[in-house]
Amino acid sequence: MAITHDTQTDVQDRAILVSLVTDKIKRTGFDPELSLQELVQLAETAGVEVLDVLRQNKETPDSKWFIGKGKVEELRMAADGLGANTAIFDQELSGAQVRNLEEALDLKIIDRTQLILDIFAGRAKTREGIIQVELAQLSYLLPRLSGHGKNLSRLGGGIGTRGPGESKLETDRRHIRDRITELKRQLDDVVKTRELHRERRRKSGAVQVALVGYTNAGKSTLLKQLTDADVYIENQLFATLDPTSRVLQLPAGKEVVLTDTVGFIQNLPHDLVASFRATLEEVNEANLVLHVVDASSPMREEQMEVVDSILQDLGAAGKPRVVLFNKSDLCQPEQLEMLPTGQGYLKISAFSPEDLTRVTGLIADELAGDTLVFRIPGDRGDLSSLLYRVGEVLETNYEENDVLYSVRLNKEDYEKWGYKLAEFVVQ
Ligand SMILES: Nc1nc2c(ncn2[C@@H]2O[C@H](COP(=O)(O)OP(=O)(O)OP(=O)(O)O)[C@@H](O)[C@H]2O)c(=O)[nH]1
Ligand SMILES: [Mg+2]
Repeated sequence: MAITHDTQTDVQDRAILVSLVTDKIKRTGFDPELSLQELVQLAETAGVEVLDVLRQNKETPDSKWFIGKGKVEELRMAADGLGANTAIFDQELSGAQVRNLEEALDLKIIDRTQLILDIFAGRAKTREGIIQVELAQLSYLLPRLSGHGKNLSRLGGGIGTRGPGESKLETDRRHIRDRITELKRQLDDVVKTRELHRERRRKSGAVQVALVGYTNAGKSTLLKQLTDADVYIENQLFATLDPTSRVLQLPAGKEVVLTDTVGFIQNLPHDLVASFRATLEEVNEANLVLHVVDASSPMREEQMEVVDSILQDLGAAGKPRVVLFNKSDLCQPEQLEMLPTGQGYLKISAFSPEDLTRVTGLIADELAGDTLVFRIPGDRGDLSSLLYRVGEVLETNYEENDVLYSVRLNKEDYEKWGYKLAEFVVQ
């Protein structure tokens, strides 16, 4: 895998992390300091030794040097002094910037996206995961490719390790494009197979519940605790890459399929989201989404926003959703008090058996839905039969020309059919 390719020759990546804060980032982004903290975690997850961090403020990025020539000099001195061999930037760099920096500094230059791609490459286990990561890596690489060899040898992926000249470069570009086409074709097959599986599950009437959330929130831990699944759990970012599903038994004996998914992160490279769409489609199939939040994180709110916006991009924003504020055992009492409460929110620790019981109870309640009473005019047989089709009619009473139905209706069905029924709700 890319960033650790040096480990083959026993050279440890020793890095200085660099963050450029521009006016735009200040206005729109994640808090740059918190983002930098996250970059440290990402680097450590990738097995990099972090020596120092360097910050720069500028109105806009320097097109040639990104952080500006003066700061590059500062970085060079720091790297010399500390014996660094790598610089990792918290923002995405252009191909030209990477080359300029590499030449001026004689350091390996990595940006946030590449670091994430490297971690993913090391994690991918299934055929689907491996295809998706390679596709994302090549899509990232292609526009950055030009007459310099280091990038290529760094990313590997079977595309040659020599420093290409310009004519070699064209051949490389063509190879990469061909490979991208081939990978997309393979991914299509995977998507089709997944669709077949989903179709089968849908036909079998299995109810699906998806665990989603920011990386390291505790999704896999919950899956394991709830279903005894043997899944990989680590205090690292992106421990899970491939979705795992397990049957979960609810209190009343009903069974649902619980699926763990890849964690989200801020500035998730667009290519990566696109490549992982096949995997994330699982979320769209879910009858209920459990949004797992690390309640103890200082970045809790920002992380929740990131998850919301990715769910929106996936077209899953309208799904019935509950928020599980996890790791409550690590929270200060005042931190817990600040969390929203009420329907659809639960504060839990994945390690507390009582809390796990509350989680299964909540899932059962959410799936069962609420009992509503509808007053349907006697001549609206269409609506009466709709109620019987989508809900569980518990009671019927007749009043003059109307029929009063008590119906248990889950949220998803109510959202789907509510537009027809809303005006007839009595209570
Ligand atoms: N103290 C505490 N730690 C927890 C809790 N839930 C999970 N953890 C820890 O948090 C870390 C991350 O847990 P994972 O289950 O791997 O998180 P994840 O959401 O699956 O992460 P990714 O797969 O990286 O997206 C592990 O070290 C867990 O032991 C909790 O309720 N309390
Ligand atoms: Mg996980």
